[in-house]
Amino acid sequence: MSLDSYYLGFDLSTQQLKCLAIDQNLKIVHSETVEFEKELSHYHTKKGVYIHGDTIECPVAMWLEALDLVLLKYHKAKFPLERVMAISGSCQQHGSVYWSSQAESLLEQLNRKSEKDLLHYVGPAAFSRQTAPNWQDRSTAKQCQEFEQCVGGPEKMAQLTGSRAHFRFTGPQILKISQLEPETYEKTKAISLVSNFLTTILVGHLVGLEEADACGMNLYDIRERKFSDELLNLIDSSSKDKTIRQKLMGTPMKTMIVGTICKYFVEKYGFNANCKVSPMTGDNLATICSLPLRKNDVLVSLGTSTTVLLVTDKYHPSPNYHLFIHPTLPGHYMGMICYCNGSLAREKIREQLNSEHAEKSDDWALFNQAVLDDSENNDNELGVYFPLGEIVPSVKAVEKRVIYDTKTGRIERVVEKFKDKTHDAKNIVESQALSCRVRISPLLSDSNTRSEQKLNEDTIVKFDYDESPLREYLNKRPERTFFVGGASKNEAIVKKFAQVIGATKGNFRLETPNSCALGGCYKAMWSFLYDSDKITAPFDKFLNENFPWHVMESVSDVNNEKWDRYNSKIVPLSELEKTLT
Ligand code: XUL
Repeated sequence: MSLDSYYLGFDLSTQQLKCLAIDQNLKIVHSETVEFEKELSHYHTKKGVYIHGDTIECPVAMWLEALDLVLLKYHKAKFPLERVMAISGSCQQHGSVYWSSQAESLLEQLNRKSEKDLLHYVGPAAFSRQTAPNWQDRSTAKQCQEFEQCVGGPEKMAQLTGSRAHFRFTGPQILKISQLEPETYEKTKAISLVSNFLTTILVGHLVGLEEADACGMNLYDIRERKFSDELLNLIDSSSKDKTIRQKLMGTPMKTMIVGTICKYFVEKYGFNANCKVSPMTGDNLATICSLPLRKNDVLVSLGTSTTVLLVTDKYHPSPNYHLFIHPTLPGHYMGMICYCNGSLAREKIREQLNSEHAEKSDDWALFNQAVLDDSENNDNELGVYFPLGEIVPSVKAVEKRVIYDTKTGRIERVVEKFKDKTHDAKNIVESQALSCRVRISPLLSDSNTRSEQKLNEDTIVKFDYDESPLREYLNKRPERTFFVGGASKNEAIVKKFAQVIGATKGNFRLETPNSCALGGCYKAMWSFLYDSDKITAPFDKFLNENFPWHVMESVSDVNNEKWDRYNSKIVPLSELEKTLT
């Protein structure tokens, strides 16, 4: 008989529930998925959600059915669930589940019974609202305004909670429900995020919020590590015994292990009664746990949009990005920067370039050649290419090309086009990468490198809400950059991004089809081993030592000279962005 130990990671996302298993060598050994629209079609969701105008929601019962179904698949595959030591997972962020006053007694049945399915025990009566707002919801503009007004504007909001007010964030969503559905709100005994909803079901009793995911609510005072009274009072300052604080089940959890799996899962699917449950977290937070990221490491996801995740110990919030408490590294934060314009903007330039040269529109050869062509000088050129309105910087759709003075960095003139379309290929990738570089700068530690260029280091540069001397940007480099997502397969794009961002200890690329669930597996494994005193290494050290590095491809050498060249484009980028609205 195999004596392997296993760890499970769930990924409860918008369109599916996945469950991934790894063994003690961190090797993926099994995976099962339930696709909501296809396999639970009786809920009539479209891609997992109901859409009514700006309101986007998910049926909570569907998630319960999915949980039984995914575990049934494991059972049918004869996976040895009795050897699973611990479970954790990843859930869509910001969604909220509304429990009724019967919830606790209904959940309690999961500690005694297993003949029927989950939905029989924890059915509609357990919830005061049958649907959970989804992160794609855009119906809370009014409540976001109320939130920001309450604390004194977007900057204050970001200082306090790590993000300015966003439609999808849970605080404004709860406020909307309290205003538009007061009876439902009144009947609600407890409110959880999707993450502690799933944890609750697995342990068979109501558990509080997971702290890192709680940072996606616009309610949590990150520095004080407690809910903001001001913001809680905005939602509800009324009755003493049913306050919002009680509904949110007190201060979020900071524990590694929350309990053991309840009897229902032991009897029905053969889990070990000692199987530990580590709190589920949000999907982006789980993603950073899926890679061996340490402080000053950056993950760049080059998808339709570009997303940058990084690990930092600097609490430097901005209304243009997000900071969350790190789910497994005490004293650290996860920064998340989301750009709207990524692949689509690059593809537009590629098509224009190809049409000039009568090439097939979807071929990257010309574009890539142009990106890496150092014989073509673009030293006095800069362009921003935003076919969609951009989040960072927060501006309307715009395309703008400028020529600047290379000595001062000041813009000389706006131009309709550059010397050649090939310049656009180079300039779009450079300016996208440079935008990432300047935004992550304040979150990085000093790298002890010096720019060899003669630059006026006292020149004040401004990006979004940050105004500081150029000097502050010249010494900040990440240690390692990891590239994921569709365009990470493109050598030229990755190489250019690597040069501009300038990691000092390496650039890597990998395919990450399972990152959310895998982050859950690693969190479960590390939490279990650490909590039971089998290891003493902190999460980042544990993962760096045990990570299956063979899946990682080293993509580009560290090139100091190339990095230095882009220092002279920081002032012009700041100048150019100031002209956008
Ligand atoms: C993050 C966000 C999305 C969802 C997707 O703020 O809204 O990434 O978490 O599930």
